Amino acid sequence: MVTGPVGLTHLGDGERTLVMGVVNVTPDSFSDGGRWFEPTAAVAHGRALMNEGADILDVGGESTRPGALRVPVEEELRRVIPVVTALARAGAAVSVDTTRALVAGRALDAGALLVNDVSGGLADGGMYPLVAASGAAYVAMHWRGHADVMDANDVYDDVVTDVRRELADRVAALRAAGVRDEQVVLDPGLGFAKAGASNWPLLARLPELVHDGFPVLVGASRKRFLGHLLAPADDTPAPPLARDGATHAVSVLVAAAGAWAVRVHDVRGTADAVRVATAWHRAGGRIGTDRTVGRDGAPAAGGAASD
Ligand code: PMM
Repeated sequence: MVTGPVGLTHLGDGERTLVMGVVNVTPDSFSDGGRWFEPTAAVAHGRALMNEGADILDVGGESTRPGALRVPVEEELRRVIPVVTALARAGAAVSVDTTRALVAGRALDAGALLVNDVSGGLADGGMYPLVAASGAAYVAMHWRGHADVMDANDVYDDVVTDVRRELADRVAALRAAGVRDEQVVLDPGLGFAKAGASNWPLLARLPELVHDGFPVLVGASRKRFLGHLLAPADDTPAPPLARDGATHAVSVLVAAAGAWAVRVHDVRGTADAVRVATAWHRAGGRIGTDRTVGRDGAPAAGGAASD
């Protein structure tokens, strides 16, 4: 049993890892840049992802591609709010991918249920008060700086220990701001201040993060470390659109390790992949953790019997 955050507990069957489909309303995202930049195209894309099995749609208007420059807030609002509004009206569970409290607040007013903040609240001091006041679900991702500097921050003693400690700092700050634990999802932030090799220990030791008791979201989809993994003999990274098979494999592994949700571009294949992990788990498969562990680290009531 992987308990979801407040407002989203109705999704899935409580056992399956959820699929968050990416709706980037940006001209320059590394993985699908520009394809859904016009609001009508983005809404159509979101609807298509719903039909393919997305449980949540993550709408973002600012690229976090390594080296990307910031988008003015007015432009981010212009991109995101019409798409959030239309998809929420269409019945989707919408998440807004933003580091700005103003954009998050407007998106919640427009029907979003979850704020996906890749900065974990570090980019905007107004974010935690907004989350506390709204009571909305909130993803705190591990982050060490905006896209223009993040690769230089890929320096760790032990990446898993360091990321867990820095996420624990975020949880302490969220609690101090009045945010309830039930609102919070944690994310190791693959690719953010993790240029290559640092991503693999986070995946291999994901059960440690799951055991901290919060729902865990993982965003590996089409990221650079998969491109490097799949590089042919001349070492040229595989292009983003050629990374979906590797992304599905990661989704199976993290689903088996107890992730609450995976954030992906290719929803159809991922929806299949997480169902494989659930069937495997029901048949007794285990990867290093017990998915019946609850938020406080204690076994969830009745969980073992339903396995
Ligand atoms: N990655 C990207 C954007 N938003 N949000 C969360 N919570 N976790 C991630 O790993 C994450 C994210 C970058 O990918 P994209 O440019 O393809 O959207």
